[in-house]
Amino acid sequence: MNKIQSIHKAHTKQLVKVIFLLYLFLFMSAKSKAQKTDKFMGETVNYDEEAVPAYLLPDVLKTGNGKKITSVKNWEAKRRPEILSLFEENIYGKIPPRLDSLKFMISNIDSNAMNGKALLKEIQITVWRKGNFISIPLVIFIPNHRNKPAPAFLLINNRSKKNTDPTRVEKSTFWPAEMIIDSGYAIAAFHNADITPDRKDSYQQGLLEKIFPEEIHKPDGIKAIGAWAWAASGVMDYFQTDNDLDFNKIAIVGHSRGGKTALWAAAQDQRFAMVLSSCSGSTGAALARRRYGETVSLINRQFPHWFNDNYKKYNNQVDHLPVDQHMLIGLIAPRPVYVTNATEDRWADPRGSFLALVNAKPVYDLYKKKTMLPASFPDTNSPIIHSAIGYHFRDGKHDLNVYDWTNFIKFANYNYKR
Ligand code: GTR
Repeated sequence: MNKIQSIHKAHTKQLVKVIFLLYLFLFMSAKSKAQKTDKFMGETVNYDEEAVPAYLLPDVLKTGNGKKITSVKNWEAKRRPEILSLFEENIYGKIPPRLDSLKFMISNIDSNAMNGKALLKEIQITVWRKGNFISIPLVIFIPNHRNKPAPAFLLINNRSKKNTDPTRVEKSTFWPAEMIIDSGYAIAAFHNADITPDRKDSYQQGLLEKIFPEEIHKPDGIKAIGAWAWAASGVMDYFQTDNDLDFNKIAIVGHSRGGKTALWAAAQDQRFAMVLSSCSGSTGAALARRRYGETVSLINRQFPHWFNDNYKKYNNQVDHLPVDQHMLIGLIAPRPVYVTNATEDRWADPRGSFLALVNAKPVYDLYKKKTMLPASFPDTNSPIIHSAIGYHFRDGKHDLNVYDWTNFIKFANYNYKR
């Protein structure tokens, strides 16, 4: 090869390299552009922080007629009931009253479950009204190694029943019962489909048709999420009768649609001492006004059977909602609440969920509760535990897993001073 040829070859190599890098750059920027939006049900889904519109949140501490709330007394007497009824009327429906006809029956008991580590109780909660009834199976494991009633986690299981298998033939990281027992807590679960089907065409065929048919055509009546929350309170009625459990330390846990339900159940039933809400997203912990990931319009169109009919009016005007989700967190105050999100679950708007917590803080401040939320969105896998409002943004998918439960236990230990 002569000198000219080798210079030429070097140039060609250089050119190929430049072209390759240019391609890579164009490919990467096209890809990141594609990731900033998506299409779902004919709507553009926003994943671009810069495209989040300017929005003004309703002031959690200002009443409808403009009075600033500065005391726990006025919060509890005025603003809290006002916010609760706004959520009932515009989103979740008003939970029907408790019924005296609730009956509890032990269908199975085993004091030697989990190789002797736990006491297993399977309970049938039956509710009657006007000749109809539904039965809700509840499973509870209580640690045998204890000298007083055990605090408990109650999971609303919105996945397969295999996740909460009382026989422990099936084990699942969604409900790692052995690990919870080892940490000194009882663990319970009920299955949402036992209350009412999670289907838009048949969601009425459980609690609603059988027990509360008058809810079905009311614009502010409950639908599936309200029905599941009603059942969670029914479980609390049972817990009140079980001396093996510490009734003042029952935490409600839910993932995704279950996470939305857990927040709402605890907002309206103050007997829950704590809430742990995993990847709850739209109409859970995430602020609606950000319109990031799943929007009010998308959730109402895909799942018209979750929230009441009034909510649909806000599909294209979320700024007219008299509430946003920071106020739902405010309803949980002063009780500890922990919210999670995952890196591969932008649909649930992690930043919007964190901001709901930040904007609920003024209510916790009224109660002088210690909260330790950082000023900006926390790093991945940096849980905020030593606080009445906890949060983590973990690596991975939309799920409830051992990492989440590990932090739930730490958060409960901190807040219960265990
Ligand atoms: C999604 C839904 C979310 C969330 C999730 C789930 O499809 O859009 O709001 O609830 O389902 O429950 O797993």
